[in-house]
Amino acid sequence: MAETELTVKDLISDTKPTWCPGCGDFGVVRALQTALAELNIQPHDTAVISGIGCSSNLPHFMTPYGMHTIHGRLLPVAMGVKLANPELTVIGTGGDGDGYAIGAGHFAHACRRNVDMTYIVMNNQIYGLTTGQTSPTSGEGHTTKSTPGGNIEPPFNPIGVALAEGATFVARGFSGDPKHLQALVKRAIQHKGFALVDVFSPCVTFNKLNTFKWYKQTIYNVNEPPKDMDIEPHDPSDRARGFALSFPGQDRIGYGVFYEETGKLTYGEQDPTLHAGVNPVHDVKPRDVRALVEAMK
Ligand SMILES: Cc1ncc(C[n+]2csc(CCOP(=O)(O)OP(=O)(O)O)c2C)c(N)n1
Ligand code: SF4
Repeated sequence: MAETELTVKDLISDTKPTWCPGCGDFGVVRALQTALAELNIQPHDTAVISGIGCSSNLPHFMTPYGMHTIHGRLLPVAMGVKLANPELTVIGTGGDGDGYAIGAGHFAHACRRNVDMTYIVMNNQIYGLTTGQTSPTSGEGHTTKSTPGGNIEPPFNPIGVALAEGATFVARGFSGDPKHLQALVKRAIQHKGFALVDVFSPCVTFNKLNTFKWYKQTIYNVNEPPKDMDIEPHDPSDRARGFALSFPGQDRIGYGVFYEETGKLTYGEQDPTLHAGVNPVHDVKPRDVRALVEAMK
């Protein structure tokens, strides 16, 4: 039977978002719903896996399958879901604290493994859920509850790390630029391989420095730079330039597609078990170790 055409409405759950009015994460969930609707990927063909944080509440507000896991651990769970259910579209969602602090190790290894999934990080440069502590992406000098004298650590560069570790789609969006963000998320989902979409998604309650207004004044589209910057548009096939652009320069921060590589084999395509067409969920019965070993031969 043919699937019916999806609308954004079909992807909105009955659970009303608990986010503060004006939180940037509203724009991110809408971008994801719009992208899935435009791609006509049904809720029963999608799994959204999150960690812990305000941003990690996102799967509750959508109709696809969802798992709200533990802090910093969404990527191993999401990779497992994808490898056991290769037909599912798998989306990881979380915050900068979740993904780039406690989950940083998983982040680096997910990038190099190239599991076919999309990872959306709502980067508000602060810990929102725990009421405003410094996060790995907080700027130097940022005064927060945990750094009352100003942050002395240079910020983590997620775009640079993803590029260094081999991610095959590396991009950044802004929840204040919804059209661009929707297109970015759609492209990330269509990408075969591990796709990172770091999204500047302001915390309007606890981050009074990195506000919507601040981002609008600070960020620029690397693929369509403004004329006054006098730089060439970035070609996403140029990884070395993407790496150079991942570092903020002259108080301007880039967003857009930093890198896209097509044709690289995914983890699932190379794994000997999955490659042989064995589905660990459907084809191997629990505790049937002998069958598992035979299946892997
Ligand atoms: C193992 C563990 N350590 C610490 C915490 C407390 N904690 C919950 S959310 C969070 C960080 C939230 O920041 P972020 O991931 O950036 O998400 P946001 O709330 O800003 O969306 C922390 C430290 C926890 N829940 N579990
Ligand atoms: S505390 Fe910040 S991140 Fe959390 S819901 Fe409110 S505005 Fe959003």
